[in-house]
Amino acid sequence: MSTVFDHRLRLLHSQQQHMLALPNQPEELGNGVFTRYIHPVLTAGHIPLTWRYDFNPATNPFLMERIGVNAAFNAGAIKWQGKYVLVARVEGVDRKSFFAVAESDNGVDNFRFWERPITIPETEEPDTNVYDMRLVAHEDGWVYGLFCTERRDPSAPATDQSAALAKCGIARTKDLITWERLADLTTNSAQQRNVVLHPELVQGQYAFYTRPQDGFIDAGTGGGIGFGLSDSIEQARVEHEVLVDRKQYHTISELKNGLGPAPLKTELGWLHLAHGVRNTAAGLRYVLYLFMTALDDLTHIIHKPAGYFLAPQGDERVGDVSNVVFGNGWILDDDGRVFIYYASSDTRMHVATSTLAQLLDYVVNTPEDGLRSAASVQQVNTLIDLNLGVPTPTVADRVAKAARIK
Ligand code: M1P
Repeated sequence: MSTVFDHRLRLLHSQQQHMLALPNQPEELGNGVFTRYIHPVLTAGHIPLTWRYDFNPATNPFLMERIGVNAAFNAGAIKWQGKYVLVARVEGVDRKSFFAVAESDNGVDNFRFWERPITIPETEEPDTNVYDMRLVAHEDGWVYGLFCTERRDPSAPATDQSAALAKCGIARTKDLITWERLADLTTNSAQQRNVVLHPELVQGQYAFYTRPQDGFIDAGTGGGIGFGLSDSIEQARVEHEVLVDRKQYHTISELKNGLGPAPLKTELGWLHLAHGVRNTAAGLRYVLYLFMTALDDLTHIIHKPAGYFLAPQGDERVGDVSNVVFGNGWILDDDGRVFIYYASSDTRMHVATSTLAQLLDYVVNTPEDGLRSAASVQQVNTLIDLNLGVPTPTVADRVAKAARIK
């Protein structure tokens, strides 16, 4: 065995072992809504060395990386047999993404990939690229993975090698190892990305959150997060999409938005995590936001705090696609803790922890977007009054005052 080989072998193993065993610490203070953690939970460096190196000194004397991995991000999440499990988007240096399962005992550190990546069967129309899986433990007993399948736009001229078509791919499993591929979702929209399956049947049908879009990047007339029903999951077809959360001028979702993971059912309503996108001089900025829909009407938003819930911060701001946070996985534990898994800048995965009580307080009590600067000032003044002890008139006060005026 050559010296170079030996030396590199030792370093590769020790560095990866060190990183995998690194304890993660919560950041101090935070904003009271959630707690960030100091280290990312998954990076390209977490990818098993056996996926990347030929460890035979005869065929790889320099112990060079044979298959490079660029990033591990945009992971779906599920609590599975007592473990915190992420299905990450692993992106090779060849730009192709695939899915791989990583698990941790505590949800905040020590994530380790399973032995092999997931093999997702293809349909008769092979996927060029698959990414951003949303995992749903559905009431029908299956675990579904909905993801984006991207193929070259067949109508594009040969001179255009970037025009693509995005659709929602659907696969299901009982063990996260063997996956059955179903037909891609069809809708009346030109393209679909960020499609999520609702965990319960609605009127006996499968319910989908969609994101209709005109172009591959441009939502265009697509307008926002949609919702629709399908009789079948094997041949899923949403004929009619209702817009639940529209993109809106001068908000964090001015350009487009999309649902993150499947919503959490709470006593107050369905709690949603989504991303909003706006354009800036420095390019697109992706942030996360929360909203809640009614238990008896999944298309009706009953609470929507103004602005973002979580935005890229510090090192998170820089990566392959900078100024992006993207969240398509969260886990609600039995004790009420919520693990929010989010990716930064299309590069790595992080966790933020909170509790259902905190998230409900946030979503119910944070003022909604007044859509004007003057409304924002009014909200601040109301809070200042509260803190200065200026009594806020109750309904009874107002009635009594009205009676006195008469
Ligand atoms: O690059 C940021 C994100 O862009 C897309 O999201 P959206 O469809 O909302 O624009 C996706 O490609 C996503 O994977 C990526 O993180």
